[in-house]
Amino acid sequence: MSRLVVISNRVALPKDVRAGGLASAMQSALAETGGLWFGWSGRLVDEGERTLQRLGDGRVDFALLDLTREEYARYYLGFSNRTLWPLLHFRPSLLDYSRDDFAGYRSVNRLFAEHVARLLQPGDRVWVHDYHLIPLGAELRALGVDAQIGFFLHIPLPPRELLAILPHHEHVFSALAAYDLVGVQTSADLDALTRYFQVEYGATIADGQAVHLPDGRRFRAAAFPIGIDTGRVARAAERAANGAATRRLVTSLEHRRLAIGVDRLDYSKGLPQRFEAFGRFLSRHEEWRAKVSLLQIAPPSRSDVPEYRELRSRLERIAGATNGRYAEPDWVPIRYVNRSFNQATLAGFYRAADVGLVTPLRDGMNLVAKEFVAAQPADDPGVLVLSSLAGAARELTQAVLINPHDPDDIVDALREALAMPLHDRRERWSAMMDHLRRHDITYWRNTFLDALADT
Ligand code: ADQ
Repeated sequence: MSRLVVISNRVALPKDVRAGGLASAMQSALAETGGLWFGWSGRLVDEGERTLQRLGDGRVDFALLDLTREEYARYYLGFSNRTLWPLLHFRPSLLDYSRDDFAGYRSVNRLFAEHVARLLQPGDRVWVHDYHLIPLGAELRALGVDAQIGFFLHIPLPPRELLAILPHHEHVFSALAAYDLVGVQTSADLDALTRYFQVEYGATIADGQAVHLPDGRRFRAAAFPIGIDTGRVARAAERAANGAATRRLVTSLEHRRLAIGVDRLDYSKGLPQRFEAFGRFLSRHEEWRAKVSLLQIAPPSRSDVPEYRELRSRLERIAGATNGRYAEPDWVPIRYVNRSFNQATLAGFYRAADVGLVTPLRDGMNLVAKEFVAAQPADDPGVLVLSSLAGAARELTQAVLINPHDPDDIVDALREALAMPLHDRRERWSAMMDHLRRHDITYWRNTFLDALADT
């Protein structure tokens, strides 16, 4: 089988404790076929001190490239996370564009391409990941690379009218035509993609998937909803149920009920709305005061971006105000924890919770929703409350679906979830779990790579 070359902004090394579903899927794909994972080393260096670090165990190689501070500021903090991230999450008012950032984004993509091109061997298949690296395929083609190259976008793709807000958007999104296969999370993202190419370039679409441009370029586009390692999460949750961390959590609840949220601290995740709704729930349903807590785990991310720092202070204010208003000497409504936990510990926490609150304003998929379901015990499963604006809502239709912009919707859903009879909970959970077992992370990776091989 031909070698697989994976390229993403960051790589997950085998001993990386942050490694989630995607990391393990990539590691096992690379281990099966032999492979190379290329990405930023996470190190910032001065110009002239850049190194390409090579690590590996013979079967899987890692190539880690340093960036300069200037490149990090323009490519990563600037264009990737202050321009593309808000725009692709339907938040154009947060978009901050600068030509210098765009130039930095393009030059880091060119830099990646130059290093990757030197490492490629005949017959390699290349899989590029996410919005940081949209132009990478076109840069590789410009260097004469004719390998099969696939691209997967992990975050949403909004309609053409929003994409067209981006200055010089054609230089960014037309680069997708350089790939053999472009994968997105949902059919809505796929519709947005094909419509963009139709309207902007007069492309024709065959079979809903084959995009033909008038200049002769063609590529295939399809939806590949990402899954989780369902069996592994379920086993980890079962084991963790008797572990020290879960037992401490359960003991501290003193038989009270628990709702849980687990998210990177990001404005796309709807955290202020969730906190506000929890406060409104306690205000409206006095009978639940001192009977249920919200455990929100939210490790800070992208703290160098001002919008993320502002979000953090806002959440501290809301949590403080809600706790000040409703707390009792022996009970706190919102337990707000700003740190990471390993996947096994999280699985135990999910299992201990009665309700999973997943309320993003927009999300490509949302793996937490899937992990929460996979971690539940079959005989007494908790209830997932899920934003209809997350990609996961298209698959997990038995969740209690809400619109995160309507706090009353979250209030009603919480009440429904906390009161849901066992029979209903089991029925909903079985249907979702069945889906997650069949469409796990291995299924996702194989369907993408099979489709790439067919292009
Ligand atoms: P994210 O925006 O990071 O991913 P999500 O899909 O929820 O969002 O994945 C987060 C992952 O990090 C989960 O596996 C979760 O368990 C883990 N995690 C979150 N908080 C944690 C904590 N405190 N400690 C440890 N682990 C934590 C992007 C897109 C999503 C898409 C994924 C995959 O934004 O829409 O689902 O990629 O394609």
